[in-house]
Amino acid sequence: MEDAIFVAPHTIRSAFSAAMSAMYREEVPAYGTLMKLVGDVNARTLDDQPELYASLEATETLDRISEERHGAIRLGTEAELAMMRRVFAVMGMFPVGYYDLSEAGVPVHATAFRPVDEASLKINPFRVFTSLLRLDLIADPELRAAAQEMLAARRIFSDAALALVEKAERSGGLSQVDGARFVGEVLNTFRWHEMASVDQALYDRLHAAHRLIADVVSFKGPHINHLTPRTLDIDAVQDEMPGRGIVPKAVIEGPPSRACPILLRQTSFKAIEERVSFLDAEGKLSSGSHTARFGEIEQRGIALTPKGRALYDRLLNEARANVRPAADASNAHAYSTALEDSFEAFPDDWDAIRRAGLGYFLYTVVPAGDPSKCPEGDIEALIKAGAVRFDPIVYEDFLPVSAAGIFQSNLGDDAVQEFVASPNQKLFEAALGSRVLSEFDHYAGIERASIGQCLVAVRAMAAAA
Ligand code: OOG
Ligand code: NI
Repeated sequence: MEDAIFVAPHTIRSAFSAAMSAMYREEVPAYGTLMKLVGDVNARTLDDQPELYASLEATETLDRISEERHGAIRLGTEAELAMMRRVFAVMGMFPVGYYDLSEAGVPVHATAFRPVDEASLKINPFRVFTSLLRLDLIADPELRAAAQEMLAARRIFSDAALALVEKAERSGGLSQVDGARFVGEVLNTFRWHEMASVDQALYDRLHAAHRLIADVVSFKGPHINHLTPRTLDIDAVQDEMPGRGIVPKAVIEGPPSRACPILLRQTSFKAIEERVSFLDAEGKLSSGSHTARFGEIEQRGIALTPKGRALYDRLLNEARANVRPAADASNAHAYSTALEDSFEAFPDDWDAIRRAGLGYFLYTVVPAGDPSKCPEGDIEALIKAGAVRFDPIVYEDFLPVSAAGIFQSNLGDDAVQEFVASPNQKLFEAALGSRVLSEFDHYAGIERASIGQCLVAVRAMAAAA
């Protein structure tokens, strides 16, 4: 019989994200510097804002506030993506959202593997933004075939990792000992390999086609390309990076700073140049460099409804049409002014956002409230009477324009390229071997359920009165 005492998937996920963090700090020392800066800024922000401290203390674990919230990998084949889905499932992470980046000049499409239910997110929200290279977007057929051949030959998971995934699927979980082995085996998949798996000539050709293609095809596995802790003050971290000797990307992606934060703001330090070695067909070693890996930070706000998201997209596009952020940061100030001006049109008050149907909220019964005077079934009246409160639901997903900006600034500033926009969620899901969850449906479901629960509770209170 199999060992029936399983560790929770979130326990494996926490161990995995901690192990990734330790490995990445070792591989990319600048990432350790960023983590230290984030920790310092978060501590200072909590000192300066007692109300923030109090509200976070009530709802979160403060000692984990500066931990990683996500990382990102880039895969080369459909089989790798399908297997990765099974690996992440062992850690309670499931594909949410479809992101087409071809439109933004990056030849990939993607999803995010993440915990979905509230309890699991709260324990550890670690997600992995996972892209699949679109070889169909390589124009040169000969180069495409060479890339395909390299990718088809590599094995990114160890036999032990595969066996443990099968065991978890077969038995419904992993024991503590197997869970620890699983983390160790899977961690190896995301390691950096200094030795390229292609020769220098092929690397150069792949690089010329697109730097991202070289990054995916030239190595033994999908090295983690960044990790992203949460910051409580992204503007401060952006400003203070140079003082710690790390170079920030030109601008913060996403919405401007606001009283009521929406969606997701993120920025990164620019990718470091790393030494790589190549072996040619005659066995001669040569060395070169590769620039792909960086560190990022994020700050999250409320999840927007399709209507709110459409408004966000329109205002962002307007700002970017006025000032296109330059890679050298020369117009960073003008860009942030344009962004702030444009977002004047987005209500910056929770109730206004709610009444306009722009964001998703969680409704809860106020314990001391008196629902008896309210007409049954009317949530608005209950809110007015102070019997029900609403709180923003945090956006747990990603933004394609922001992701493209993060990709782009870390691929080198000369890498902007045009591809024909070709979103293909069906193709992506066929490769993945499952559908991706729609983030909008998911948030709408949470909101709807919370309203339903309020009404049931209020009726029970009224009946008992
Ligand atoms: C992924 C970029 C997307 C984000 O935070 O939007 C991403 C990549 O560079 O591979 O991680
Ligand atoms: Ni990221």
